[in-house]
Amino acid sequence: MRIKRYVANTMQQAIARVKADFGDDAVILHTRRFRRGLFGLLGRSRVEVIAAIDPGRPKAAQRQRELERAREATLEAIRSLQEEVRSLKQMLGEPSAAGERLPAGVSRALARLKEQDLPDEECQALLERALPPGTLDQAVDAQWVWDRLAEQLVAEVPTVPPWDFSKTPVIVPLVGPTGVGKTTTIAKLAANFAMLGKRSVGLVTVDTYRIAAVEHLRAYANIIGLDLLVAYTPDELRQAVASMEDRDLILIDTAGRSQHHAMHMAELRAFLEVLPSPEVHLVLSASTRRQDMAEIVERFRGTAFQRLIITKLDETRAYGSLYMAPRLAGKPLAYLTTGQSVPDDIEVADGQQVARLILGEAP
Ligand SMILES: Nc1nc2c(ncn2[C@@H]2O[C@H](COP(=O)(O)OP(=O)(O)O)[C@@H](O)[C@H]2O)c(=O)[nH]1
Ligand SMILES: [Mg+2]
Repeated sequence: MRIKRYVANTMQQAIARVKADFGDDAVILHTRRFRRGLFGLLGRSRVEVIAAIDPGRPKAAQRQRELERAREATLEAIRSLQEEVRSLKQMLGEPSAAGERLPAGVSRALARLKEQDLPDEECQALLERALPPGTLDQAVDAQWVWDRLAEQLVAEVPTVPPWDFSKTPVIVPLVGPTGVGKTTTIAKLAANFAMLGKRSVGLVTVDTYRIAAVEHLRAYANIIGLDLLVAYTPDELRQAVASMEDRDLILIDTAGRSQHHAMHMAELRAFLEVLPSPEVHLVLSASTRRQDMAEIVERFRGTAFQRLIITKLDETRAYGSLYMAPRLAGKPLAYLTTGQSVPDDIEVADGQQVARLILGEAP
């Protein structure tokens, strides 16, 4: 034990010197305030500190470092254990909430759903709804699980049959972001209904921002042999549609955007408002990321769209959007498009097929 006496003007100064000499391990044995001078009545107040240290004990800073090193080593060990557990789990299949192992058929289905760009909690919830309680022993069978999931998807993915032509004209504006395939899809629909369905079809475009946009649709209209009217204002749209009231189907092409989103929506709504009971279709691309899709759906809510068209299925292997889009929108799927080719690459949306795309071929 080493002992030392310190005298300073203030307690802080004294302690600082103790620390400088002995470090944090110093023990304060005694402190005292006193005045120098005649009988202690005059002169400045001083502080006396008696401090001691046991040189056999390691200094606090060093001990701290050792503790930290030990802690790091423990954390590292925990991390590698966690890693090991994770890879073991992967080998054995995911544990369920109850901590049991998932049957092979279920873990396979879960892996497939996750590949489809569906949110994790959505995948699990879907499986839970698809597999009734107490069916764990059947769930080793991948085929059985696949069938249950397919049934569940068909039940949960709303689709609508093609338009009802008992009351005509059926007026169908397509809205959606730029480049998703609105114009191409209109050409496909027009060609199919006019040439194969023997319906009388009229085309109107209000997408007049770019000359090329009008020319794009006009080229298709010419090939199919249909009239195309161009409407620059809501009033012109009203007239255009009125002039085609003898048609079965009037397809209306719109612009994806203008400079300002708010302005675009207001303009779009102004056009849609002149139409007598339009069947507005929101067009979304299957390759749109999930978060973006949710945002687009909200952005176009103001158009009061009633149905969805999902395009570019040929451009992705993750079909989660076919499940998520109708859920996010609360609207059914009407058509799916599968390539650039007019008029071939379009299909009526079908729940069975959506399930097949999401789940892959039956095992
Ligand atoms: N791969 C693929 N491309 C498509 C599909 N539908 C449209 N496209 C292409 O997407 C691009 C934009 O299409 P367009 O109809 O002009 O989109 P709009 O801006 O919404 O009118 C064009 O190159 C189209 O050929 C589809 O289903 N699959
Ligand atoms: Mg277009």
